[in-house]
Amino acid sequence: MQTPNRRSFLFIAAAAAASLAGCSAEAGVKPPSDAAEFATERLSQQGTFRVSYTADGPIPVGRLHTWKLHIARADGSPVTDATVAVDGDMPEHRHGLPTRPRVTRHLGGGDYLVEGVKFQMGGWWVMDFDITAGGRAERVRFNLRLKK
Ligand SMILES: [Cu+2]
Repeated sequence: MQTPNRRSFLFIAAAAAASLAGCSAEAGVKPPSDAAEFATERLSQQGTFRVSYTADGPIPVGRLHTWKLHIARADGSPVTDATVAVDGDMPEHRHGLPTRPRVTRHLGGGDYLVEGVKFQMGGWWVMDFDITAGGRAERVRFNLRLKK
């Protein structure tokens, strides 16, 4: 059994190692090996929403940009009245986004403007969209691999 002192020592040691490395990898967390996990169109957890995203060209590193999210039901009909929460992080590095992107506009036809997206480094990122519409609340997760 670990004493609190030993646990806090380990925590401090890990934090020191992480800051030395700048952004250290967490053991055991690996990006998905299945290329389909990196698709730009995915179903939400329970399969209710079919969601895709586009950006203006290749997704940049270190620059604010916008995404356009398209939300449909599984049959392809657009969802025009969704509430969307956005979050993202680098699971290997245990840090999140440097900004708080959010949906700022409903563009109609199931399209939503996401402003304030910025990735501060290359590597494996996940973007989670929590979508609420028609009495359903489900998350869709996109995996991205950005060039450094
Ligand atoms: Cu990182």
